[in-house]
Amino acid sequence: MLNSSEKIIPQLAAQLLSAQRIVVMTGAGVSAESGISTFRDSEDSYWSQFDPMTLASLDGFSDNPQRVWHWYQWRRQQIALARPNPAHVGLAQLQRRLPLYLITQNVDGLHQQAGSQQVCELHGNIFINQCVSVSCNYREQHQDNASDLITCPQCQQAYLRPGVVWFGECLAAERLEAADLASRDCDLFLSMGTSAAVYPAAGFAALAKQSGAQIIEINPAATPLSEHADWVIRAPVGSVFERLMPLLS
Ligand code: BV8
Repeated sequence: MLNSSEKIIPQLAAQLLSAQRIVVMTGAGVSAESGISTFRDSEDSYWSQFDPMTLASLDGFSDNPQRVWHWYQWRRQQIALARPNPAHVGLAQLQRRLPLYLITQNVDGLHQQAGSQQVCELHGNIFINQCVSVSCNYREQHQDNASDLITCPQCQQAYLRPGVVWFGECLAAERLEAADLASRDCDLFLSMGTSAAVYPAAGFAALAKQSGAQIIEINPAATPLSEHADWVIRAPVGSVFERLMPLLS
């Protein structure tokens, strides 16, 4: 039984086909149907169980690198078992056919696994390691999910850390700029699977709206963006794409 908002999925299809420049912003909810925990929306979300400042901040790593490293190793193992769901697969197919730019806050790489290209990973990627020393530029593709803390092989001075953006850290300038330009230039902005709580990522929908774009939110729950969206589809994004994609083929 479709709820009232799911009945607008045909209009979503029409909007996608008529848009000139589409931006999609995804969050942890897009990977929820792949079995990966979200951060804030349920009692088994990460931040309901763990303190973000001890696990997702440079201070937290400096205080206890072992604890942070092992938490990320545990997340890497959870993600390694996950497979792209219909939302990841559908977005990759849409990217091949429509003028669609994909921005994600997710660090799990599932968009790329599903075949998406040019993914703007605002918060980095959990399968990249980088030296925690700001004076060392060492980066590598993470190899061993079972490994203990690793000393940087280049500078031999500091530990490696996950290549993600922690709280209080600036996002990579080139990714910020790309997301900013795309958001200002689009005529359709889809926000899906995000609580719209974390900045500057949560600010791109407002940029798009100021530039005249239609805003569509796909999320089973309300967010601070909902009242500013032109349309809201209150449903899990994987099931929305299962209905949407046949309308676009
Ligand atoms: C920064 C690490 C400069 C990676 C994360 C104003 C401007 C700039 C900064 C700030 C500002 N105000 C406050 C700040 C500071 C802070 C911030 O935004 N704090 C918030 C909490 C208030 N921002 C920063 O620190 C950023 N840095 O701006 O630097 C600076 C520095 C200092 C001071 C000022 C400025 C860095 C932000 C990145 C932090 N890194 N994690 C990792 O380990 O993964 S945060 C974490 O939140 C993840 O990165 C995640 O991607 C991000 C957003 O969360 P969501 O993806 O939205 O996930 P969430 O669980 O919240 O929501 C899931 C949603 O999905 C829910 O709504 C749910 O209903 C829905 N859902 C569930 N199932 C489904 C579904 N939807 C659809 N289908 C389903 N099936």
